[in-house]
Amino acid sequence: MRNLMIAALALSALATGPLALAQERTPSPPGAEVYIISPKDGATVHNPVLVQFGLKGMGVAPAGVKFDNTGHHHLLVDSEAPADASAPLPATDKIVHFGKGQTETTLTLKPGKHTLQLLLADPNHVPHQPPVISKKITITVAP
Ligand SMILES: [Cu+2]
Repeated sequence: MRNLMIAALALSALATGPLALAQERTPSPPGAEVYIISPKDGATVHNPVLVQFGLKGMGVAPAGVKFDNTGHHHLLVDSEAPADASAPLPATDKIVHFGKGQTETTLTLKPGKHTLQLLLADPNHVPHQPPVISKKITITVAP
């Protein structure tokens, strides 16, 4: 009986240890908000498309720089936010990192409909807790 209890305690320590670490996310302050200033949702635009990033209640810091209530922008192009918000965001052509602290970019997109969404992340490219993510907008790029 005693051995069983020790085994159970050891198992629960193993189970909570790594999980507790994975949940150590950078907190975002209440009311923090990221949004796309331009283009407007539903707009028809021409290439190159200037995308301007807005942020309320937090500041922008380059990747790797740890400072409370800051982060850097990531632009999701025709993409969903990754389901696992505790992992660093990958860098792909659909998840663009702005690790120098940029607050705008220009894109060249194929004619047609596209979605854009901003997601802020901490110095290690991990979304904050709770995540600071914009509304997803849809634009049409004219031929
Ligand atoms: Cu990043």
